[in-house]
Amino acid sequence: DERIETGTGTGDYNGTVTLGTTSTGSGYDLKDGGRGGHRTYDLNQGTSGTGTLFHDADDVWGGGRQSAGVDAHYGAATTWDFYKNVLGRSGIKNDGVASYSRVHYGNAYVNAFWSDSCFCMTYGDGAGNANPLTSLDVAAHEMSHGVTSNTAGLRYSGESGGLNEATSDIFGTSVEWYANNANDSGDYLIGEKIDINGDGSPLRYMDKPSKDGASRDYWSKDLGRIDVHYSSGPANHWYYLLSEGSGAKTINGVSYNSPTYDGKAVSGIGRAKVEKIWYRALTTYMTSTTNYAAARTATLSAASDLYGASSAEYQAVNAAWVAINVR
Ligand code: ASN
Ligand code: ZN
Ligand code: CA
Repeated sequence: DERIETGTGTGDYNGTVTLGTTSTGSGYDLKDGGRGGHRTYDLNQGTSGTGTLFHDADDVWGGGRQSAGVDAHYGAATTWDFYKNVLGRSGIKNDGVASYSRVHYGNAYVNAFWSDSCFCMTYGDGAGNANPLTSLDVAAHEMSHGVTSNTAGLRYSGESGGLNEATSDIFGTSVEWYANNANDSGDYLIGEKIDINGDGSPLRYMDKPSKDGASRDYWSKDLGRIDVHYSSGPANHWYYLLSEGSGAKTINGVSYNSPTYDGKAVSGIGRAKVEKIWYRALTTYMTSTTNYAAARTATLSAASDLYGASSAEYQAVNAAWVAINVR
């Protein structure tokens, strides 16, 4: 006899949060009573299967092996809520069905990933200076790979691969803002909590992607030949520019300075509209082979649907593409 419960948990990143759990008669499982019944498992350093479903005596979670589970479960729940409440999507396939999360993958594994074959998210513990890979923006990034896979299906190489990666950074960031969590306030950085570089710097920067030393700020004809985590740069930059505008700005204590290809200033229309435009483009107009030029027309079509072909939003979308050298 299972009952839907609401527990509390304290992981590594988000302070004390509420967690969807299920009472089993003897304790509680880390299985959400809503959100398609999302479950979170401890792989216990294994690399296959599901390991064991997290279980707890009093529904107060965290500490030891549970901390990564708390953050992964919270990340999946928050991402589910963002897609449902902001974009009207019910789960990765829009069918109300949950994926699941696995934490403590392998030994000192410094990555996280979405898998189409298990329809699940997996997180490593990190190594050396890197913390567990379970921060909110990373969790939302990985879960969004599931959404991309089940919508546009952007092929994970060439320019479409960069757009696939950017889609995960765009919604990873959108979810972080949506969560409004005091311990992980919204920013335009990716992975700023996991300290993957060991010097406090984030994995990626959306205002000026080249700050990571490898990502591109602008489209160029060789973009499709570099790693997808670097060819995502121009699209991440487009999202920042269209949300916040070019130039210098400090938001939630983080300083940004976003350049444009031709040095001409562009103004932002706010993240809320940009999320809706990218989502409609992804789910209505993009396909497995969409490149940067086609992403431009996809977002213009989406902006036209949402705000009209003669709207200020439509013009701003176009200006942001020009600002990353797509016209
Ligand atoms: N964390 C990486 C990503 O989501 C894993 C990978 O490269 N497949 O892109
Ligand atoms: Zn990714
Ligand atoms: Ca972030």
